Amino acid sequence: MTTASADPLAAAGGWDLLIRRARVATMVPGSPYGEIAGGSLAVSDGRIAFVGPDAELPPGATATLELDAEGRLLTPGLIDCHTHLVHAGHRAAEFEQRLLGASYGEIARSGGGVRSTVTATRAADAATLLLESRPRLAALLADGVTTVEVKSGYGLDLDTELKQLRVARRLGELLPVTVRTTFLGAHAVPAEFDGRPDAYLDFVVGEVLPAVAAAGLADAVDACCEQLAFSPAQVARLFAAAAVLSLPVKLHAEQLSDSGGAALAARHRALSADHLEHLSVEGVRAMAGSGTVAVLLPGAYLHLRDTHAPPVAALRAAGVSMAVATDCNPGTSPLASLTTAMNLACTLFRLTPAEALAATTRHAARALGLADRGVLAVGLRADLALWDADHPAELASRLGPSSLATRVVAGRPDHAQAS
Ligand code: DI6
Ligand code: FE
Repeated sequence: MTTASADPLAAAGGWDLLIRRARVATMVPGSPYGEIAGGSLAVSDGRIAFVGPDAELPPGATATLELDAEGRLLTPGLIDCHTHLVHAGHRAAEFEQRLLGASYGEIARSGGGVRSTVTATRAADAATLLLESRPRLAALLADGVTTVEVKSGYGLDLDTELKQLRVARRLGELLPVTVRTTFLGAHAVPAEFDGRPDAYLDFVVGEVLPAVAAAGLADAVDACCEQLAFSPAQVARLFAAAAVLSLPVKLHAEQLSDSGGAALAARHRALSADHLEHLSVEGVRAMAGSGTVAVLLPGAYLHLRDTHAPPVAALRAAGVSMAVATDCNPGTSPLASLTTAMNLACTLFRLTPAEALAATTRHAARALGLADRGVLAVGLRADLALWDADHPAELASRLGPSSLATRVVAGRPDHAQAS
C-alpha cells in the first residue's frame, strides 16, 4: 500500500483536511481490515493525499481543517449497491398476510407484490415521490453511506420509469451522496401486459430503454430473472440491448428458485448477480473468475422469513467477491440501515465482520463499476466515515443506533446528517 504522498501540497502543508490519531480500516486487501492503528488521512481537492501512520506524516504538515479522531475508527464511506428506495407507499398489509400464511408468490400472483407498489408509484407525482423517498436516503446517510445505487422498476411504463430515475438523480443533487441509477424496467410484468411477458419486453427493449439511455438517466441495467418475472432467454435479450447502448448489466438472480440467472449474468460479464439464495454449485462455478460480484441481501431473506441461505461458504471458497446491500424496498426489505444489513449478513449468512465491511466498501464499489472508491488509498475519492467506535468489528456487531460520528463526502465533512 502507498502511504506517502507525492502531492507537493504535502510538503507545503496545504491540505484541505487532515484527520489524525484514527484507527484506520483502509480495507485495502491483504489483511482483514487493512488496518493502521494510530493513523492519519489527508485530503486535497476531494481526493486522498496521504494515508498512513501518524509518525509518517511529513514534518510540519497542516491543513485548513484538522480533526483529532482520538482513536476513533475511520473507514471508507459505506456503499449501498442495491436499493429500490425511490417508491411510493408501503406494503405492511402484505407483511401481515404473509404472517397469516400467504406466500410472497401467492400475493404477487393475486395482484399484490411489485404491482401494488407500481400502482402507488404511478399515482404519485415527482414531488411526492421525492418527499417520500428522501427520508429513506437520509437514514442511509446517517448510517455512514456515501454512495448509493437506486433502481427504477416500480413504474413499468415509460413515464413512471423516467420519473423514478429523475427523482433518484435529484436526490443526489439535494443530499451529499453519490447516487448511481439502474434501470429495472424488467422487474415484473405489469398488469396491462398480463400473460404477455415477451410483448412487455419488446416494449422495454424497443421504447423504454432507448428513452432512458437517451436521457442519460441510467448507469446500469438490471432485470429480475425468476419464474414470477423473466426467463434467462428474455433477460439475455435485454442484456443484448444494454450492450448495444454500452450500459453495464446486473441481475436479480436465484432469489426464490434456481433459474440459472447467475450463470447468465456471469456469461454477460455483469457487474453483479444479486440475492442468490438458491444459487447452485454450477452457478457458483460459473461466477468464479467471471468478475461478477455476488450481492447478498439479508434484509429480504429476513423479512420473507426465508430459510434457504445463499451458499456463502462455496462463494468464499471459489473466490467470488461478496457485497452486501439493504435492498431497501417496500415489499421484501423495508430496511434503510446498511450496518444492520452487515449484521444480518454475519448472523444469518455467516460472513465475518471483516467480510461484511469489505462487502459494503471495496466489493460494493466493484458491484457498481466504481474504481475510484471503496478503499482508503492515495488518489482515491475522499469519501469517509468516522465512527464513535474503536474496533472495526463494532460496525457489524451493532443493531442500532448508528455509531456514525461524521461522514466526509469528496473531502467535505458533513455534520448535518439528516438534512
Ligand atoms: N426482489 C426483491 O426482493 C425486490 N425485487 C425483487 O425482484 C422486491 C420486490 C417487491 O416485492 O417490491
Ligand atoms: Fe432488489
